[in-house]
Amino acid sequence: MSMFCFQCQEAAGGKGCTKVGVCGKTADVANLQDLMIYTLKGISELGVKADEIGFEMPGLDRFIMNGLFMTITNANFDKERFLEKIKEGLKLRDELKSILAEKGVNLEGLKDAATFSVNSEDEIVYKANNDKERVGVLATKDEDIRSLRELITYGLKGMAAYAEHADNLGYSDPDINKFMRRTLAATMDDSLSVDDLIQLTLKTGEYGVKVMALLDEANTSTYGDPEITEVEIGVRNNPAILVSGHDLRDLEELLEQTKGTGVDVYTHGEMLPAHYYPAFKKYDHFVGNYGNAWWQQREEFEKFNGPILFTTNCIVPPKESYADRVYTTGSTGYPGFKHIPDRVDNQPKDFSEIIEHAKRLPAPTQIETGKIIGGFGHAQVFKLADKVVDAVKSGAIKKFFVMAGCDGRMKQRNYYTEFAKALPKDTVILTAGCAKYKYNKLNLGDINGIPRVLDAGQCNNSYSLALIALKLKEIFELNDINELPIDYNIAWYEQKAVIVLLALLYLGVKNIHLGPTLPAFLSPNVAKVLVETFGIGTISNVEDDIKMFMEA
Ligand code: SF4
Ligand code: SF3
Repeated sequence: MSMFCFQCQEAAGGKGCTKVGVCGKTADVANLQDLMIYTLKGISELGVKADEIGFEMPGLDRFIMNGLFMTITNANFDKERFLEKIKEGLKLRDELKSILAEKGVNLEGLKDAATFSVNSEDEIVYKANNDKERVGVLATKDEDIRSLRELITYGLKGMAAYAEHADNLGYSDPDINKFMRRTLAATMDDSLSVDDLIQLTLKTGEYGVKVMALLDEANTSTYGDPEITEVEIGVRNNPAILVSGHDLRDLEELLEQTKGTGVDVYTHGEMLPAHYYPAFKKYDHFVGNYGNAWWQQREEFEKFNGPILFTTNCIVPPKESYADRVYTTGSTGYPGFKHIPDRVDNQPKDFSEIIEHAKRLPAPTQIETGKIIGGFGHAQVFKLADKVVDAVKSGAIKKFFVMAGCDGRMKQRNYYTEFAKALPKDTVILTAGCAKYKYNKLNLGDINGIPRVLDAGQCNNSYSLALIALKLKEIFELNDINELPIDYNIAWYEQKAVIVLLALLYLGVKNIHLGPTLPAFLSPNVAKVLVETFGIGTISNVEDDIKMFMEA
């Protein structure tokens, strides 16, 4: 086995990737990612000790966030970036260690992750590839403990991604950051039982709610509350840049720097919801959305003709035809892509190279025409509350289906398109995340003016969907969120969906259906706990599932 990874829904054979990732991640990068996480655990063990004496290490929170984020599926494939990052991490770790020692903190009994030493890049690579017994996922022998440790770690990765986007806008919460390191350190604690780890999993969900609330505050305070918006999906005749991923500050800076240059900007994938924010509507060169969910990028990027900027996951190994016009920034990377460096002293990033590049290239080729509608965040839906409540009371809306989450390339995901088509006409889909691309262009109509697909935004805006559910519970004076006519049929792919799921469980949502398959990292016993405690289920076929949901 040259690597082992089972963190996403596409894990090979539903078990794990062992030679190369289905995502395209090579074994050496997978092993370096494991060592990255291991290093973060070591840093976290020391970070917890620092917290005990009230010492704050500058850069520690940001380093942990960014390190976790880089290991999310499809975010970073660049071996060199991981080598750099691990070196940086070990330096930070050892500096923290000497500070704590100077302050008289007892450092006896630290784990290997906090003490191992390597003296060169070769030694880092060697440790990553040859010390899997200590460093890798399979280092934990008990499969239930391993399952829970990984479930928690993946939740933390999602949390870190959201925390980093909020931090980019100047919003951070020390309580969340401390939780992240405390919990990472706890994944090395052999005294924790299966029950302890289940509790910690739920606690992770609690912090998942906090981090999504934090990011929502960051985004809406900076860019305004999302409003109902029609987004153009055709193209104009100017050279253009396509922006993918979730980071709104990157987009804002790019829009500012492209003003008056004759270069248009389009969104791709999870950046689509940027159009819903009032602050971005003032840019008349911010044209629309191009293409679909991440997994279709190889065809769509080829046709876009201009440069593409990744601000976060999901990157697919490129075709040669466009590889020289892809740029990454933030936590993302791919060997051969140009990387736009981080902000220094909070000054805007320098996007001049990608803008100049765009000017030399032709306008995008049109692949579709029309408009899609979205912007149904909680503030907007609360404004429509009367209308929605009336529609429920009159029976015009019989049920809501939360179909948030991720899209992916597996054929069986066509289920979600078919499911959306087959839903009775008196039902409404509440969506967020890139899962929406399975049904957001179907023209499913409306109910008394309320569209049948309400898109709240990015995967993190699943928080909005939870707030909408809580509001309806209040309006209908119910005791339990599960008494609402809302069903949950969620599609997952990567680790942000894990934190969204844990957040929903924490909020008390029961009977969530998760598909297209359950995570490979759930051991049979852990899966059983999730089924028995939370009624988690998976999907079967459209007809039976709709019958089951409508009768429930
Ligand atoms: Fe496999 Fe998914 Fe891990 Fe990639 S992220 S190596 S596809 S399990
Ligand atoms: Fe999609 Fe990658 Fe998860 Fe943010 S962009 S939902 S898969």
